[in-house]
Amino acid sequence: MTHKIVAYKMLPPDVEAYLREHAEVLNVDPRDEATFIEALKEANGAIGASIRITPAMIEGAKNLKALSTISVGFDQFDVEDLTRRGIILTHTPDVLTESTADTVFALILASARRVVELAEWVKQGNWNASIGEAQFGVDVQGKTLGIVGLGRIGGAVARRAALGFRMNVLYTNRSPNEQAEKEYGAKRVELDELLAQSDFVCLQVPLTPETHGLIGANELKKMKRSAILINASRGPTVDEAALIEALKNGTIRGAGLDVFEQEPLPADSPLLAMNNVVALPHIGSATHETRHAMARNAAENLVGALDGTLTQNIVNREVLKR
Ligand code: 8YV
Repeated sequence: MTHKIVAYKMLPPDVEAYLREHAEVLNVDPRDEATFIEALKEANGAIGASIRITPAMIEGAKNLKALSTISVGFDQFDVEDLTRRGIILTHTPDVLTESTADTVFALILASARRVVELAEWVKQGNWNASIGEAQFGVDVQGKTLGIVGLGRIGGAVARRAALGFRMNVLYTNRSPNEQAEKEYGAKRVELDELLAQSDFVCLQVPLTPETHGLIGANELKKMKRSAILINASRGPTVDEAALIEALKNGTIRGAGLDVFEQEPLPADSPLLAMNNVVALPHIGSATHETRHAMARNAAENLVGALDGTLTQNIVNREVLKR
């Protein structure tokens, strides 16, 4: 029997063609929630990203066997509920690691050297004489980078920092990362020590109940006044109101942010009025090459999950044991 798949995000033409070789594909705009829920009722699988899929939305989806998210993060799903229902959830780690680490480094450099602020300053016609201290930034090379969560992306950030910029790398993680310790000299410490020692604090954790609000007013106070916070993980890992206060009061020097509590970031967010903030529109993995690789990876994951041949990229392996 041919599989029925709902695609709730635009896919590159070759990826869509690949799916059509293996399944009947129905393209649905998930903003039309009623149509999306109806389509899921008939589907064996679904592929897409960027919207929350709640238990209520799949309540009537009795034939649904697999969901494939075109992302590494899976905080848009209730994984326990999917496992109870016997639905496999797949994601796309690995293919986006390097471009996301590049985004993190872009934020580090842009924040430290005030790249965005000063480029704007030039465009506004302010460069009328040699620049002076008012335009100076701070060094990146040789400084201490604290990585909160040293998984795949954190590891790729650590490599850039240690080998490219000769930075000292501190990290927190549930378990030691031996490769990062050996190859990049990374040192595992408690969060409090990381916050106190680091010139750049970089969040690389997934969003879970444990990491929600991980960095709040207390943690920001523990950072150096000269430190910069970098977040390209998920907005809610940081208490945004507390961050805004800390940036206003000079509790920390600045922030480089690719993610926010609410996305798109509301136009009236105080963050947008601050010179010491670099705000990006969640571009972590957003290159042509990487987004294509993610879509391809997600399509292969879905077909493999429906055929029963998939062995990797499965979030809830427990389903397979049932
Ligand atoms: C995008 C991401 O949000 O992979 C992730 O977890 O945050 C991003 O790559 C998006 O889901 C890509 O479609």
